[in-house]
Amino acid sequence: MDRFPSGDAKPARLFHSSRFTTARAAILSVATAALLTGCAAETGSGGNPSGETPTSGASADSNSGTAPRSTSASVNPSELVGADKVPGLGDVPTLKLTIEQSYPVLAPPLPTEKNVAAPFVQGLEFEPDGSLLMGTGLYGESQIYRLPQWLDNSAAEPTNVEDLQPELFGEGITRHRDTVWQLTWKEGRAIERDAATLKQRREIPFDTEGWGACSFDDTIVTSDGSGTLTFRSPDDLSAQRQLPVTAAGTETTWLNELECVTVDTDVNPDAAPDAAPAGTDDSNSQSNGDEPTAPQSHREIWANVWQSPFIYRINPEDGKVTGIVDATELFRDLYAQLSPTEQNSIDVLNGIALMPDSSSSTSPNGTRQFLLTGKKWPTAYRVTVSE
Ligand SMILES: [Ca+2]
Repeated sequence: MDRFPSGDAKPARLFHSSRFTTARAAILSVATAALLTGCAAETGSGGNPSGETPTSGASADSNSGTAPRSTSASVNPSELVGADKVPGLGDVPTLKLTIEQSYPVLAPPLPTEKNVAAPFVQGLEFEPDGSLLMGTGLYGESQIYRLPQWLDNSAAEPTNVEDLQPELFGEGITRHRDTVWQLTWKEGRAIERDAATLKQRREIPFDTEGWGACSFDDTIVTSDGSGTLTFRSPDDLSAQRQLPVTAAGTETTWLNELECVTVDTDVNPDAAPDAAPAGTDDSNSQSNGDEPTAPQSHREIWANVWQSPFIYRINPEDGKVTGIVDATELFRDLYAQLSPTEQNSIDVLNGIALMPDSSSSTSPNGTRQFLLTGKKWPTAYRVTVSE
Protein backbone atom coordinates (compact mmCIF):
# COMPACT_ATOMS: atom_id res chain seq x y z
CA MET A 1 0.00 0.00 0.00
CA ASP A 2 2.65 2.03 -0.38
CA ARG A 3 2.50 2.64 -3.85
CA PHE A 4 1.16 5.74 -5.20
CA PRO A 5 0.24 5.01 -8.71
CA SER A 6 2.26 6.59 -11.36
CA GLY A 7 0.23 6.53 -14.44
CA ASP A 8 1.65 3.33 -15.75
CA ALA A 9 1.20 1.28 -12.64
CA LYS A 10 -1.95 -0.57 -11.72
CA PRO A 11 -4.39 0.35 -14.43
CA ALA A 12 -7.98 0.83 -13.50
CA ARG A 13 -8.88 -1.80 -16.05
CA LEU A 14 -9.34 -4.36 -13.35
CA PHE A 15 -12.03 -2.39 -11.66
CA HIS A 16 -14.96 -3.31 -13.76
CA SER A 17 -18.07 -1.38 -13.09
CA SER A 18 -19.87 -4.42 -14.41
CA ARG A 19 -19.38 -5.88 -10.97
CA PHE A 20 -21.78 -3.33 -9.74
CA THR A 21 -24.76 -5.29 -10.81
CA THR A 22 -26.94 -6.19 -7.91
CA ALA A 23 -29.25 -4.25 -5.73
CA ARG A 24 -27.21 -5.17 -2.72
CA ALA A 25 -24.11 -3.80 -4.33
CA ALA A 26 -25.94 -0.64 -5.16
CA ILE A 27 -27.06 -0.21 -1.60
CA LEU A 28 -23.63 -0.90 -0.27
CA SER A 29 -22.04 1.44 -2.71
CA VAL A 30 -24.36 4.25 -1.85
CA ALA A 31 -23.91 3.66 1.84
CA THR A 32 -20.18 3.59 1.54
CA ALA A 33 -20.04 6.67 -0.59
CA ALA A 34 -22.30 8.52 1.79
CA LEU A 35 -20.23 7.52 4.75
CA LEU A 36 -16.98 8.50 3.15
CA THR A 37 -18.43 11.72 1.94
CA GLY A 38 -19.52 12.33 5.49
CA CYS A 39 -15.97 11.80 6.66
CA ALA A 40 -14.67 14.26 4.14
CA ALA A 41 -17.34 16.76 4.95
CA GLU A 42 -16.27 16.69 8.55
CA THR A 43 -12.80 17.65 7.50
CA GLY A 44 -13.96 20.51 5.41
CA SER A 45 -12.09 19.05 2.50
CA GLY A 46 -15.21 18.27 0.59
CA GLY A 47 -14.70 16.22 -2.49
CA ASN A 48 -11.31 17.57 -3.24
CA PRO A 49 -8.01 16.25 -2.11
CA SER A 50 -6.58 18.28 0.65
CA GLY A 51 -3.34 20.09 0.79
CA GLU A 52 -0.83 19.63 -1.95
CA THR A 53 -2.26 16.37 -3.12
CA PRO A 54 -2.75 16.71 -6.82
CA THR A 55 -4.51 13.46 -7.43
CA SER A 56 -6.96 11.20 -5.80
CA GLY A 57 -6.81 8.50 -3.23
CA ALA A 58 -3.55 7.78 -1.51
CA SER A 59 -1.69 9.70 -4.11
CA ALA A 60 -0.18 12.41 -2.02
CA ASP A 61 3.15 10.76 -2.47
CA SER A 62 3.15 10.74 -6.19
CA ASN A 63 5.60 8.19 -7.36
CA SER A 64 7.83 9.92 -9.79
CA GLY A 65 10.38 7.40 -10.75
CA THR A 66 13.14 7.21 -8.20
CA ALA A 67 12.25 10.41 -6.44
CA PRO A 68 11.84 9.84 -2.73
CA ARG A 69 8.28 10.01 -1.67
CA SER A 70 7.41 12.57 0.90
CA THR A 71 6.15 11.54 4.29
CA SER A 72 3.17 13.81 4.11
CA ALA A 73 1.01 11.14 2.62
CA SER A 74 -2.63 11.77 3.06
CA VAL A 75 -5.77 10.25 1.79
CA ASN A 76 -9.14 11.72 1.28
CA PRO A 77 -11.62 9.04 2.31
CA SER A 78 -14.15 10.29 -0.17
CA GLU A 79 -11.76 9.29 -2.91
CA LEU A 80 -10.99 5.81 -1.76
CA VAL A 81 -11.84 3.11 -4.20
CA GLY A 82 -15.53 2.59 -3.69
CA ALA A 83 -17.85 -0.31 -3.64
CA ASP A 84 -18.51 0.03 -7.32
CA LYS A 85 -14.85 -0.46 -8.14
CA VAL A 86 -13.90 -3.50 -6.13
CA PRO A 87 -14.43 -6.84 -7.85
CA GLY A 88 -16.78 -9.12 -6.01
CA LEU A 89 -18.81 -6.57 -4.15
CA GLY A 90 -22.39 -7.45 -4.67
CA ASP A 91 -21.57 -11.02 -5.54
CA VAL A 92 -19.42 -12.13 -2.63
CA PRO A 93 -20.82 -12.19 0.91
CA THR A 94 -20.13 -9.05 2.90
CA LEU A 95 -18.83 -9.88 6.35
CA LYS A 96 -19.98 -7.97 9.39
CA LEU A 97 -17.39 -5.81 11.16
CA THR A 98 -17.76 -4.74 14.78
CA ILE A 99 -15.30 -2.41 16.50
CA GLU A 100 -14.43 -3.87 19.89
CA GLN A 101 -11.74 -1.51 21.14
CA SER A 102 -9.29 1.09 19.92
CA TYR A 103 -5.68 1.57 20.94
CA PRO A 104 -3.05 4.22 20.35
CA VAL A 105 -0.35 3.18 17.91
CA LEU A 106 3.13 3.80 19.21
CA ALA A 107 6.12 4.52 17.01
CA PRO A 108 9.79 4.65 17.94
CA PRO A 109 11.99 7.61 16.95
CA LEU A 110 13.08 7.53 13.35
CA PRO A 111 16.71 7.32 12.29
CA THR A 112 16.43 10.95 11.33
CA GLU A 113 15.28 11.66 14.87
CA LYS A 114 12.26 13.21 13.31
CA ASN A 115 9.20 12.58 15.37
CA VAL A 116 6.27 11.01 13.66
CA ALA A 117 2.76 10.99 14.93
CA ALA A 118 2.14 7.48 13.70
CA PRO A 119 3.98 4.82 11.72
CA PHE A 120 3.61 4.21 8.00
CA VAL A 121 2.41 0.67 8.58
CA GLN A 122 3.37 -1.90 5.98
CA GLY A 123 3.33 -5.08 8.01
CA LEU A 124 1.46 -6.07 11.15
CA GLU A 125 1.56 -9.45 12.83
CA PHE A 126 1.19 -10.88 16.31
CA GLU A 127 3.65 -13.33 17.75
CA PRO A 128 2.48 -16.30 19.82
CA ASP A 129 3.33 -14.56 23.11
CA GLY A 130 1.09 -11.62 22.28
CA SER A 131 3.84 -9.29 21.13
CA LEU A 132 3.11 -7.25 18.05
CA LEU A 133 5.54 -6.95 15.16
CA MET A 134 5.38 -3.80 13.10
CA GLY A 135 7.11 -3.03 9.83
CA THR A 136 7.03 0.46 8.35
CA GLY A 137 7.84 2.10 5.06
CA LEU A 138 9.06 5.24 3.30
CA TYR A 139 12.65 5.92 2.29
CA GLY A 140 14.78 6.96 5.21
CA GLU A 141 12.03 6.11 7.65
CA SER A 142 11.54 2.37 7.28
CA GLN A 143 11.82 0.31 10.41
CA ILE A 144 10.85 -2.92 12.04
CA TYR A 145 10.17 -3.22 15.74
CA ARG A 146 8.33 -5.11 18.40
CA LEU A 147 5.68 -3.99 20.84
CA PRO A 148 6.37 -6.54 23.57
CA GLN A 149 3.50 -8.35 25.22
CA TRP A 150 1.15 -5.95 23.55
CA LEU A 151 -1.84 -7.96 24.68
CA ASP A 152 -0.99 -7.24 28.30
CA ASN A 153 0.22 -3.70 27.83
CA SER A 154 -0.67 -1.98 24.61
CA ALA A 155 1.21 1.12 25.82
CA ALA A 156 4.54 -0.67 26.12
CA GLU A 157 7.43 1.08 24.42
CA PRO A 158 8.73 -0.40 21.17
CA THR A 159 11.75 -2.67 21.49
CA ASN A 160 14.20 -4.30 19.07
CA VAL A 161 13.95 -1.28 16.82
CA GLU A 162 15.88 -1.81 13.58
CA ASP A 163 16.25 0.94 11.02
CA LEU A 164 16.45 0.02 7.36
CA GLN A 165 19.06 1.52 5.09
CA PRO A 166 17.74 4.79 3.72
CA GLU A 167 17.59 3.45 0.18
CA LEU A 168 15.17 0.72 1.26
CA PHE A 169 11.41 1.15 1.41
CA GLY A 170 10.17 -1.35 3.96
CA GLU A 171 7.15 -3.48 3.14
CA GLY A 172 5.52 -6.64 4.43
CA ILE A 173 6.86 -8.55 7.39
CA THR A 174 6.11 -12.00 8.70
CA ARG A 175 7.49 -14.32 11.32
CA HIS A 176 8.18 -17.95 10.48
CA ARG A 177 9.51 -19.85 13.48
CA ASP A 178 12.79 -18.16 14.52
CA THR A 179 12.96 -15.99 11.42
CA VAL A 180 11.29 -12.74 10.50
CA TRP A 181 11.23 -11.79 6.83
CA GLN A 182 10.91 -8.20 5.72
CA LEU A 183 10.23 -7.25 2.13
CA THR A 184 11.20 -4.06 0.36
CA TRP A 185 9.11 -2.31 -2.21
CA LYS A 186 10.98 -1.89 -5.48
CA GLU A 187 14.49 -2.59 -4.35
CA GLY A 188 14.52 -6.31 -5.20
CA ARG A 189 15.84 -7.16 -1.77
CA ALA A 190 14.39 -9.06 1.16
CA ILE A 191 15.82 -9.12 4.65
CA GLU A 192 16.04 -12.19 6.86
CA ARG A 193 16.07 -11.34 10.56
CA ASP A 194 16.56 -13.17 13.80
CA ALA A 195 13.12 -13.29 15.35
CA ALA A 196 14.38 -12.76 18.89
CA THR A 197 16.38 -9.62 18.20
CA LEU A 198 15.04 -8.56 14.78
CA LYS A 199 18.64 -8.00 13.74
CA GLN A 200 19.47 -8.76 10.16
CA ARG A 201 20.93 -12.14 9.37
CA ARG A 202 21.25 -11.72 5.66
CA GLU A 203 19.78 -10.04 2.65
CA ILE A 204 18.64 -11.92 -0.42
CA PRO A 205 17.47 -10.92 -3.87
CA PHE A 206 13.72 -10.72 -4.31
CA ASP A 207 12.16 -11.29 -7.68
CA THR A 208 9.31 -8.80 -7.69
CA GLU A 209 7.88 -5.81 -5.91
CA GLY A 210 7.32 -6.49 -2.26
CA TRP A 211 4.00 -5.53 -0.74
CA GLY A 212 2.44 -7.79 1.91
CA ALA A 213 3.57 -11.01 3.57
CA CYS A 214 2.20 -13.66 5.90
CA SER A 215 3.14 -17.17 6.97
CA PHE A 216 1.65 -20.61 7.24
CA ASP A 217 3.52 -23.49 8.81
CA ASP A 218 5.04 -24.60 5.56
CA THR A 219 4.96 -21.59 3.30
CA ILE A 220 5.13 -17.84 3.12
CA VAL A 221 2.63 -15.87 1.08
CA THR A 222 3.48 -12.54 -0.51
CA SER A 223 1.66 -9.93 -2.54
CA ASP A 224 3.18 -7.65 -5.14
CA GLY A 225 0.45 -5.14 -5.82
CA SER A 226 -1.25 -7.29 -8.40
CA GLY A 227 -4.14 -9.70 -7.89
CA THR A 228 -1.82 -12.70 -7.76
CA LEU A 229 -0.33 -14.05 -4.56
CA THR A 230 2.92 -16.01 -4.46
CA PHE A 231 3.66 -18.91 -2.16
CA ARG A 232 7.32 -19.09 -1.23
CA SER A 233 9.81 -21.25 0.58
CA PRO A 234 10.24 -20.14 4.20
CA ASP A 235 13.96 -20.81 3.80
CA ASP A 236 14.84 -18.46 0.99
CA LEU A 237 11.57 -17.01 -0.34
CA SER A 238 11.98 -18.85 -3.62
CA ALA A 239 8.65 -18.93 -5.44
CA GLN A 240 6.73 -22.20 -5.22
CA ARG A 241 3.26 -21.42 -6.50
CA GLN A 242 1.27 -18.53 -7.83
CA LEU A 243 -2.37 -17.96 -6.96
CA PRO A 244 -4.49 -15.62 -9.08
CA VAL A 245 -7.18 -14.21 -6.82
CA THR A 246 -10.64 -13.76 -8.25
CA ALA A 247 -13.79 -12.24 -6.86
CA ALA A 248 -17.02 -13.42 -8.40
CA GLY A 249 -15.06 -14.54 -11.41
CA THR A 250 -13.27 -11.26 -11.91
CA GLU A 251 -9.55 -10.86 -11.41
CA THR A 252 -8.54 -8.67 -8.53
CA THR A 253 -5.68 -6.27 -8.03
CA TRP A 254 -3.87 -4.20 -5.45
CA LEU A 255 -3.74 -6.95 -2.86
CA ASN A 256 -1.67 -5.52 -0.08
CA GLU A 257 -1.03 -6.36 3.57
CA LEU A 258 -1.81 -10.00 4.29
CA GLU A 259 -2.77 -12.22 7.16
CA CYS A 260 -2.54 -16.01 7.04
CA VAL A 261 -5.13 -17.72 9.22
CA THR A 262 -5.26 -21.40 10.07
CA VAL A 263 -8.51 -22.61 11.56
CA ASP A 264 -8.69 -25.87 13.44
CA THR A 265 -11.82 -27.77 12.60
CA ASP A 266 -13.46 -31.01 13.46
CA VAL A 267 -12.21 -30.83 17.03
CA ASN A 268 -15.80 -30.94 18.13
CA PRO A 269 -17.83 -33.33 16.04
CA ASP A 270 -20.93 -31.34 16.96
CA ALA A 271 -19.45 -28.13 15.69
CA ALA A 272 -21.16 -26.69 12.73
CA PRO A 273 -19.20 -26.68 9.53
CA ASP A 274 -17.02 -23.65 9.75
CA ALA A 275 -16.82 -20.81 7.38
CA ALA A 276 -14.52 -22.71 5.15
CA PRO A 277 -14.83 -21.30 1.72
CA ALA A 278 -16.61 -23.45 -0.74
CA GLY A 279 -14.22 -25.88 -2.22
CA THR A 280 -11.85 -25.89 0.71
CA ASP A 281 -10.85 -29.39 1.53
CA ASP A 282 -8.56 -31.02 3.96
CA SER A 283 -5.49 -30.82 1.84
CA ASN A 284 -4.13 -28.12 4.09
CA SER A 285 -4.71 -30.02 7.26
CA GLN A 286 -1.86 -30.07 9.69
CA SER A 287 -1.98 -33.71 10.61
CA ASN A 288 -0.87 -34.52 14.10
CA GLY A 289 -1.10 -38.23 13.69
CA ASP A 290 -3.35 -40.94 12.50
CA GLU A 291 -5.80 -40.93 15.33
CA PRO A 292 -9.28 -40.26 14.02
CA THR A 293 -9.82 -37.37 16.42
CA ALA A 294 -6.75 -35.48 15.25
CA PRO A 295 -7.68 -31.88 14.57
CA GLN A 296 -7.88 -30.83 11.01
CA SER A 297 -7.74 -27.35 9.70
CA HIS A 298 -8.37 -25.09 6.83
CA ARG A 299 -6.62 -21.95 5.77
CA GLU A 300 -7.65 -18.46 4.83
CA ILE A 301 -5.70 -15.51 3.52
CA TRP A 302 -6.98 -12.06 4.37
CA ALA A 303 -5.81 -9.15 2.28
CA ASN A 304 -6.12 -5.41 2.45
CA VAL A 305 -7.12 -3.97 -0.90
CA TRP A 306 -4.98 -0.91 -1.47
CA GLN A 307 -6.72 2.44 -1.72
CA SER A 308 -9.94 0.98 -0.44
CA PRO A 309 -11.67 0.34 2.87
CA PHE A 310 -12.15 -3.29 1.87
CA ILE A 311 -10.50 -6.50 2.99
CA TYR A 312 -10.80 -9.79 1.14
CA ARG A 313 -11.04 -13.25 2.66
CA ILE A 314 -9.38 -15.57 0.16
CA ASN A 315 -9.43 -19.33 -0.20
CA PRO A 316 -5.76 -20.26 -0.70
CA GLU A 317 -6.75 -23.40 -2.57
CA ASP A 318 -8.53 -21.83 -5.50
CA GLY A 319 -7.92 -18.11 -5.07
CA LYS A 320 -11.58 -17.26 -4.74
CA VAL A 321 -12.63 -14.37 -2.56
CA THR A 322 -15.14 -15.84 -0.13
CA GLY A 323 -15.99 -12.76 1.88
CA ILE A 324 -15.44 -9.02 1.91
CA VAL A 325 -15.08 -6.74 4.91
CA ASP A 326 -16.06 -3.11 4.56
CA ALA A 327 -13.96 -1.22 7.13
CA THR A 328 -15.40 2.18 6.33
CA GLU A 329 -16.57 2.38 9.92
CA LEU A 330 -12.96 2.68 11.02
CA PHE A 331 -12.50 5.81 8.95
CA ARG A 332 -15.58 7.35 10.46
CA ASP A 333 -14.42 6.58 13.99
CA LEU A 334 -10.91 7.77 13.25
CA TYR A 335 -12.03 11.04 11.73
CA ALA A 336 -14.18 11.76 14.75
CA GLN A 337 -11.04 11.71 16.88
CA LEU A 338 -8.80 13.85 14.72
CA SER A 339 -8.31 17.53 14.10
CA PRO A 340 -8.51 18.67 10.47
CA THR A 341 -4.72 18.79 10.35
CA GLU A 342 -4.46 15.29 11.70
CA GLN A 343 -7.11 14.08 9.30
CA ASN A 344 -4.99 15.30 6.45
CA SER A 345 -2.01 13.32 7.69
CA ILE A 346 -3.53 9.87 7.61
CA ASP A 347 -3.29 7.49 4.73
CA VAL A 348 -5.01 4.35 3.57
CA LEU A 349 -6.16 1.35 5.55
CA ASN A 350 -3.27 -1.07 5.84
CA GLY A 351 -2.34 -3.59 8.46
CA ILE A 352 -4.21 -6.69 9.51
CA ALA A 353 -3.14 -9.01 12.31
CA LEU A 354 -5.11 -11.91 13.73
CA MET A 355 -5.63 -11.45 17.46
CA PRO A 356 -3.81 -14.27 19.26
CA ASP A 357 -5.71 -14.21 22.49
CA SER A 358 -9.23 -15.24 21.79
CA SER A 359 -10.83 -18.43 20.65
CA SER A 360 -13.06 -16.26 18.55
CA SER A 361 -10.01 -15.31 16.52
CA THR A 362 -10.22 -18.61 14.76
CA SER A 363 -13.65 -19.86 15.63
CA PRO A 364 -14.91 -22.67 13.45
CA ASN A 365 -18.11 -20.68 13.05
CA GLY A 366 -16.22 -18.18 10.94
CA THR A 367 -15.85 -15.39 13.48
CA ARG A 368 -12.42 -13.75 13.48
CA GLN A 369 -10.82 -11.06 15.59
CA PHE A 370 -8.22 -8.82 14.02
CA LEU A 371 -6.22 -5.76 14.86
CA LEU A 372 -6.58 -3.31 11.99
CA THR A 373 -4.87 -0.01 11.36
CA GLY A 374 -3.62 2.16 8.53
CA LYS A 375 -0.68 4.13 7.33
CA LYS A 376 -0.02 7.09 9.59
CA TRP A 377 -3.02 6.16 11.66
CA PRO A 378 -2.63 7.03 15.34
CA THR A 379 -5.15 4.35 16.20
CA ALA A 380 -5.46 0.61 15.81
CA TYR A 381 -8.75 -1.20 16.15
CA ARG A 382 -9.56 -4.61 17.52
CA VAL A 383 -12.49 -5.77 15.47
CA THR A 384 -14.68 -8.81 15.22
CA VAL A 385 -15.53 -10.03 11.76
CA SER A 386 -18.39 -12.46 11.35
CA GLU A 387 -20.66 -13.94 8.76
CA1 LIG B 1 -0.43 -9.13 8.69
